[in-house]
Amino acid sequence: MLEDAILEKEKRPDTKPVNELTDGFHLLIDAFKANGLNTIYGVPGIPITDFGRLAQASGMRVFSFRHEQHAGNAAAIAGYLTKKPGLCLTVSAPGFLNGLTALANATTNCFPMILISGSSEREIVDLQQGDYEEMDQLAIAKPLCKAAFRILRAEDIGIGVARAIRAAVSGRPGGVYLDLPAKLFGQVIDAQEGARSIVTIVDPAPSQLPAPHSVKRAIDLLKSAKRPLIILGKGASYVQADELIRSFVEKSGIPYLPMSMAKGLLPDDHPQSAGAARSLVLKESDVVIMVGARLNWLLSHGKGKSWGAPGSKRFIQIDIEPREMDSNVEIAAPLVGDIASCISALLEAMGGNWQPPSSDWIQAIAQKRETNLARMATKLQSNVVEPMDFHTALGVLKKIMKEQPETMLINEGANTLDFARSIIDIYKPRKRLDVGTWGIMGIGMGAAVAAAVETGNRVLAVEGDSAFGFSGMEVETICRYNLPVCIVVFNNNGIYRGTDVNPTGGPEVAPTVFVKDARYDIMMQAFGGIGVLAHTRDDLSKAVNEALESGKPTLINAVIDENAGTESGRIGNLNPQSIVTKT
Ligand code: ADP
Ligand code: TZD
Ligand code: MG
Repeated sequence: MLEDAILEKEKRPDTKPVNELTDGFHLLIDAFKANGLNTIYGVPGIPITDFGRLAQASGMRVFSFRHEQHAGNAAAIAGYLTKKPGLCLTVSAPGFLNGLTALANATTNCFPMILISGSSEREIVDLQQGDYEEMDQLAIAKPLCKAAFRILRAEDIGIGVARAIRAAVSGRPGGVYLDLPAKLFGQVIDAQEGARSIVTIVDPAPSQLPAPHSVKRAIDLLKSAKRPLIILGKGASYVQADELIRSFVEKSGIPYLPMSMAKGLLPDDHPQSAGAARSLVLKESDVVIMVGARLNWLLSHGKGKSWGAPGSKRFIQIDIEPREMDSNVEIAAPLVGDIASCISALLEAMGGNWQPPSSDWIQAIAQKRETNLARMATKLQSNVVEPMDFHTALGVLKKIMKEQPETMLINEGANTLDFARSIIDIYKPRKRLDVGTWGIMGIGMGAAVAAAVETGNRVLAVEGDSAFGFSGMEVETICRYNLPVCIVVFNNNGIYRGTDVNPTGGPEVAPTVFVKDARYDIMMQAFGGIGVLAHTRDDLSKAVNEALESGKPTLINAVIDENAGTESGRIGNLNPQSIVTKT
């Protein structure tokens, strides 16, 4: 198109000298690159096929997926790992909708990403005249993301992209939708004017300092505590202020509890970790300081039996989003600002003679931790050989993660998730990626691709057999790009367990049951990857070690006792059950 325009001008020698021209395609690429966004995850098609090609030709990394949801999940995880919005590129209507789940999930989890979808012509969409893949995408995206923008003119691409990036990463990070009608890509403008229109964002996520009186209030409350507790959430791991957070925890001497994706922010074997004494610290603590974690369902909304006697708790909460305060319970000392600034301010206010918590509190926790760890160790050493149960298989992976702590761990499933979260220790920040705030299935392969691409590290994806199925076709993507991903499918023949039966005796199996003894490993072989069937601890250990050593795409089908799991893993209490049909 650009070439055509130039030829057209050259055919008219009597007009003034030809200026260099540019078009929407190139301006978009220039705008992303000017802001350090060099990777796109997506699925090609009308009207964005050429955009992907030109982006690749310009030196951007372009990863094509088999389904937009997984490209979107990859973009979201890229955002979480890099603090720059991950880009997901889709076609209009159905491609856009496929990507939307990932956009909504990213927003829910506070991960910065931009879903960029081509769209059909506004004139036709707005009159509902039935264009190819017609849909009012902007209107549909709006309630599911932080911000949604449409760019109609090539000269607005620079500013449009800048707005999208800033919206995604500033304040509470989240998903942004960018609507690009087909006509925009081919619009031609003067190249110099185009270059001037590109915006390189200054300070995309500015520091937000907490008010000094808020800091004083928080410190006074912390000083009054007898049994203080720190809760670290994935907001704290996202910010990459690892040393600062570690100094705060260590200087304060306060025990801490990591939420699942904050595991490893401090190593799980840190002496102040209360991970193995979770119930005790939630119940008994009197002042809790939340750092980038929300009091949502994952923390029983900050109330109820698990939090001890009513009124026994006062909260300090560090969050960049003011409206997070008092979302579930009263926050006695809100500390609104970015985590790095808030933690720095607290460290300074603590001064030189900070008193750590009483030894009674520390010892009570240590005792509980030792008892629980010893109980776990016994289970991990069980003599179960075949079929493996969750503990047997996870004991193997626990050891490997300890030996190779740079490995990126992906985790989804129900029992496979819950057991892995408590059994596998994480030693480095941002090494554990999981189902997040929604407990969503399907993040696995998208997260695995992004983890490999963004970090260059080995990836170990620990997947329930149901969980794996949501994104399983992306094993082709993993093989195609030859990514160092080792997938372990915990194959217990179904959702939670493989033993349900159809009570009518009819021909259909129970709704939670899959094909018995399915061979997920052979699926991997179909695309040139390595597929291994593992029946025992030794099979599993050997296969995972080989995969991490070679870096070759590998899927290990770990055969797990189909009786071993429990209903809904550890959140069975959220599962309404019929008293009529329950036997
Ligand atoms: P978890 O699931 O680990 O408990 P959540 O996703 O519930 O974590 O909470 C993360 C919190 O971190 C969100 O409330 C978000 O606003 C907050 N957050 C994200 N980035 C920052 C930042 N830079 N400074 C302060 N808070 C942040
Ligand atoms: N769909 C989506 C998108 N997210 C969900 N969380 C679910 C459905 C419901 N669900 C769970 O919450 S866990 C799970 C489903 C379908 C699968 C559990 O089976 P699994 O794990 O094989 O992955 P275990 O080890 O057998 O328990
Ligand atoms: Mg299963």
